[in-house]
Amino acid sequence: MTITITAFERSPDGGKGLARDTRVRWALEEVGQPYEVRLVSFEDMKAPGHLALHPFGQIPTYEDGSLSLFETGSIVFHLAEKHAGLLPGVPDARARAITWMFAALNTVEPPILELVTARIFEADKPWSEERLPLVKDRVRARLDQLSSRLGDADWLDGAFSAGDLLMVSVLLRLRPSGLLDEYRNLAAYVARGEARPAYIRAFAAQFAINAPSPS
Ligand SMILES: N[C@@H](CCC(=O)N[C@@H](CS)C(=O)NCC(=O)O)C(=O)O
Repeated sequence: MTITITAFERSPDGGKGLARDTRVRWALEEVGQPYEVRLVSFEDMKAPGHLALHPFGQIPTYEDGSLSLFETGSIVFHLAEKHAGLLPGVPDARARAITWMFAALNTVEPPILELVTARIFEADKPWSEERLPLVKDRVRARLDQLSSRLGDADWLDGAFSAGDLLMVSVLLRLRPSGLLDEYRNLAAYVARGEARPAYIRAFAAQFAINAPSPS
């Protein structure tokens, strides 16, 4: 059975790997599962065929035989449960790694998304300049805490896990803002994630689709 995921026909980030199909590609590469990609336009995403797979009309989706999933946390968790390599076998360590998956998506990603929205979609609003520092400080509050917890460790809890995969993916979205570079250990943590062969393959695959064509 072939695994098929969906991705933007043309990602708004022009191949920086920030669209969420990259984290699913990364998980698939980590667990050694081949996959195919169905590219969708913004129009396709809101059409009934795609809405049947994803009720919110977004990417990525995941199909494997009769199973179809949406939400990157759920897809990465499914892959980590089904294949070795992304979650520890020892029950307590496994539960802690899953906790980091939730922390990445529920606690760290929301203020980062707020910053992305403020920088990109609200930049032309008259109140944008006044609000931006507040939004940045909310991100910093989370990064301060994450940075203290990580300390000098390579990964959040022992060996690399799906928790790290999602946390690195979430932190990567901060790079254009410059905030990540304020935290030496978090910048190094993200760089360690990006250096993993599975991430390199995932990044290259999405880049091949989204890189700006030479004019
Ligand atoms: N919580 C969802 C978010 C999915 C999401 O926001 N996808 C974006 C691309 S990264 C999208 O499809 N945006 C287009 C839209 O919402 O219309 C997940 O983690 O899968």
